[in-house]
Amino acid sequence: MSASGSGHEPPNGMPPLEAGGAEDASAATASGTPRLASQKSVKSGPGRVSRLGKAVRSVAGKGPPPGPTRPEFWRSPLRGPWLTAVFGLVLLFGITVLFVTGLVSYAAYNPDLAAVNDQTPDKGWLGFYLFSWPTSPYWLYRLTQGVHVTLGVVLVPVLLAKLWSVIPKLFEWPPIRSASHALDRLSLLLLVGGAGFEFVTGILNVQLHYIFPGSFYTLHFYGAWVFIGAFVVHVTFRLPRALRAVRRRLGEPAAGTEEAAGLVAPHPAEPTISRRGALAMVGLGSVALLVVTAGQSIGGWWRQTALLAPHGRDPGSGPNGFQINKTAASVGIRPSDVGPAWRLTVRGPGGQVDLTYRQLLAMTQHQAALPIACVEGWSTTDQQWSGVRLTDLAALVGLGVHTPEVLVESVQRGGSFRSAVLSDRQVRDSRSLLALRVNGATLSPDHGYPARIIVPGAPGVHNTKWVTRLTFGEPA
Ligand SMILES: Nc1nc2c(c(=O)[nH]1)N[C@H]1C(S)=C(S)[C@@H](COP(=O)(O)O)O[C@H]1N2
Ligand SMILES: [Mo]
Repeated sequence: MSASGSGHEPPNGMPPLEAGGAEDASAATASGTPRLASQKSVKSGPGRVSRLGKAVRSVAGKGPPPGPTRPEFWRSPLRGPWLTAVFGLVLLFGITVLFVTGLVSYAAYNPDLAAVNDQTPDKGWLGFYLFSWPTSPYWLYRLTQGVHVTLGVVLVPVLLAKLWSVIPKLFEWPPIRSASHALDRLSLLLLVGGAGFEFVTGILNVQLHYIFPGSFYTLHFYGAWVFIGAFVVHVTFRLPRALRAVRRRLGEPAAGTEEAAGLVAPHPAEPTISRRGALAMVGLGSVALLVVTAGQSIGGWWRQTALLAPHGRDPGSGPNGFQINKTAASVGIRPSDVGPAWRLTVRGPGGQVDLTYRQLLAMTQHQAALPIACVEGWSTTDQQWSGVRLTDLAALVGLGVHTPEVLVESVQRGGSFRSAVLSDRQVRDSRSLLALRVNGATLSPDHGYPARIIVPGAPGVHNTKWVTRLTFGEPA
């Protein structure tokens, strides 16, 4: 504080005594020395300047208005750089994993392969990292997307706790001190707004099954890039301070000091819980969310534990008794679309073949044990699929060893999931089937009867149901 050592020094964090300031000011003018000298003495005594300045400001009424802009308003003894840093470091790790698994999920759609695979065709250079999605390990997307969605849910208490821990800074006074301070606050707006937006759109999508018709991907994708930009700036500027704070452990700096970063309450209330207790509470909240969420990604018996997963639709029991994304009725599949008149049309450079359901069953049937893994984070355990290899179907239209990519189309008339393009490497995998049966039974109408695609490692959305046409080697 002041270097004057006058003995009038107010306690830490208290406003300076106005009487003292006034006294000093009158002393300076009453000393009889010319104005020049008085200016000089003001300049040379930094303590005087700040006390004078504060006095003038408070007399002029320019101090923080009563309420949350005053540091004394915030009473929690828990707030401080240590707690904020701990939450921040957990989020640094968690959000990095969320970002990477999110980028990976986009790559899994093979968006550069075809327009029908891409929900954000105007992404430009944001797709710089895209790669051809592999088919092994066959549970790849089940893992990456399960982690993405489960972690996103589990981090909610940590995010809320982190925001709570820094809330006094939202009311900082004056709201803007300088150009760089304004920039800093703008980046925080993008950071907090971006985090809120990503978490809310993600959770709504998981819980409510595409309430955004198709545009969820666009919102979540561009939102992620805006958010991550602000996140990188924030981490760059705050990480050193956060690391210092955790190294200092529980001994918090005094309120008002540089290291307190405006987080420590100058007049803390009596603690009702320790900092470690608060951490444990947030941790328990996350663990509770993990317990009621993770089961949907594991699938099978564990699904019953996923209380937070969208329920409502009971897939029933038996060979077809596993999770359904969209029922035949919900996407307008009519019985006549998939009745005796149904045909599979296979097209390629060598011509076209139309096959009945019986003819398909008469071809060599192959088995593959593969899960369905949806972008929403839920997965099934491995199901026993059987049907015709995609390479065998390509061979019918004159395509040999170098089978190209294929456009898959459903009898479904509308909706963004009615068609998809599978890459050549997906087509060539011997586990990639046009499945006719699952777990020893005919496909149920809701699982895609008469025929559906199943590909190892791919997102559920590429396992097109109610397939009626395969076009090999023609980019869509
Ligand atoms: N024609 C068509 N195929 C589709 C869909 C769709 O809406 N229409 N949904 C896809 C999605 S998003 C998933 S996760 C899987 C789910 O398959 P299931 O319902 O058999 O579990 O089917 C995929 N195939
Ligand atoms: Mo899905």
